[in-house]
Amino acid sequence: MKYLRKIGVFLLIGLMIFGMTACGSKKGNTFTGEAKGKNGTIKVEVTIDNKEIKKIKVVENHESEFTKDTFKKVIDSIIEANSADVDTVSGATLTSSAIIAAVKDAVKKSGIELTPKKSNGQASAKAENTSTDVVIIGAGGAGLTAAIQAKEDGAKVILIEKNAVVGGNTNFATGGLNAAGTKYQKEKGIKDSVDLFYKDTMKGGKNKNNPDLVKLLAEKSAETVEWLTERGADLSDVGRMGGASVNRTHRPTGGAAVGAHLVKVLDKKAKEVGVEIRTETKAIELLAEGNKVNGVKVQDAKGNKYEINAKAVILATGGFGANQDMVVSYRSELKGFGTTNGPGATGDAVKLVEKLNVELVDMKEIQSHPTVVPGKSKLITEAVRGNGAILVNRDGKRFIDELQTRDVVSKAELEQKGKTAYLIFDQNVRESLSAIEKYHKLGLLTEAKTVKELADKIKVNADELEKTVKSYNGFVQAKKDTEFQRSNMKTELNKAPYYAVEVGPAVHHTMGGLKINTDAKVITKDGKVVEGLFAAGEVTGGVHGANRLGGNAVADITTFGRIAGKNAAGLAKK
Ligand code: MEZ
Repeated sequence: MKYLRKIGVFLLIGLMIFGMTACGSKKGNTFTGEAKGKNGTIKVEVTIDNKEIKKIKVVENHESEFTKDTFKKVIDSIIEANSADVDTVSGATLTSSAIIAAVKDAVKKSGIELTPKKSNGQASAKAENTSTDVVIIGAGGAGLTAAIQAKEDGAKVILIEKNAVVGGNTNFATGGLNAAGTKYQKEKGIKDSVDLFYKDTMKGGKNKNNPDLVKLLAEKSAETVEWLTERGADLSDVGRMGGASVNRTHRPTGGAAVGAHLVKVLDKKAKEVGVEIRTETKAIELLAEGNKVNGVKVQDAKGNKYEINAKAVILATGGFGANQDMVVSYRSELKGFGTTNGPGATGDAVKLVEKLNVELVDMKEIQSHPTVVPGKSKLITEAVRGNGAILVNRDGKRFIDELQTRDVVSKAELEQKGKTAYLIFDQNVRESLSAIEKYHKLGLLTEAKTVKELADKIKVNADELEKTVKSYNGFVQAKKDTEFQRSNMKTELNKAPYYAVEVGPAVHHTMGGLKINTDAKVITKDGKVVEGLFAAGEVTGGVHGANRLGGNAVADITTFGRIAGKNAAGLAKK
């Protein structure tokens, strides 16, 4: 009897193993498929019943948090069409192509032939002329902030976004938000002031900045941190970026990336307060009578064009860092440079305001970020240097104060052999900044038990690198860098393992853009206000002058986003 039961168990296990092997990636009527996404494998389980896709479950993915909506959109449209021959999602092409490919893989493995459903061919229900108080173009950090502020101030708001997902470039912001005189600085004993923030920003921008805009940014920055915190943001950790005299870069607990966090918080809040968000809706023309803007003509994903008439329009379309042609037209030496920007940063506003005689300022001022992984366009946040990392060249030697402004560090890198450098840090730095975990997961870091082993792995002179780390640790102990006068050295690099990542400059921020005044109103070439038109964020010029300081973009978009939202709502109420 005992024997029989044992044989039965073996038979059952055998059958299960046979079943698993024979079916490969099949579980009942569910089939597994995979494809390579932006950050690694995307694996899906597709349930097919009666030749119809019933369910698609994503069982593995390494994509950024902000692509969550992309997954839903693609899966919904595949199920609706009963076919994986659907369009990719604008603004998330790589991720959506990979989801589509993974579903195709699963369907192929199933051997089932699906019968695609016919589209009902109807135009979107919203593709008709409409009107509102305030229409905002661009749902990145500036647009979302402006929309919430305008709605909270009593305006009816439509926020349009050309991509399928909101967040724009803010999704990629990592380092943090600069603000002076916040409660978080006070709690940590950091002495800062509006004046010091103003001076650092003007100096960083080579005094090319518009002083009134910078003054306002500095004055309102602590209030912006409060405003965001009240709406659910965590900005309690404070670190340092290049060009800052004190720690004033606010970011989530543990040093997590600021941008994805803020987009999540702002998107949720915008929906909660009743902002109407229309994604895959591109502005194609500003509607105006003479010098007065009164709406926008848009085009939806299906190609339908319609008008949104409004009492005020806010441009929050971002910069042009992802538009190589435009970048090169202003700065030919940047031809071939990579970019840290999302694909949506194409400078659309410049065309939109063409007929309004708007003044463009500082268009040639284009910033390269010095720590971007060559060929991969992956930004390694400046906060890694702020938390203690050093930069070395191929001889294993430091060559610059790592916390100099971005223009200075980028230029110094280009003067080194191979025109790149290595960011070197230890386990202390890794543990101090949770943003580093993402780089580790993406396989960007070279890791070693000793400095010598690290040098061998990255093929830099080991004796020199050991000497460099030893002398840098001496500077940390002495609180004085006699070689490059680095003023902020957070930690000795002495806790294994040690890490390295090759970095070089890539286009990061376009400082130039539409001229605005301190009310975020757009200004013409002859110094007049364009009635009904506001702008906020990277679409504008003047706040950052010739060079933006790290942490000042997120401060800019949220502070001027609030100002634009408030003033647009005020105008709409008149
Ligand atoms: O403001 C920025 O651009 C920033 C802080 C970028 C970064 O290095 O994380």
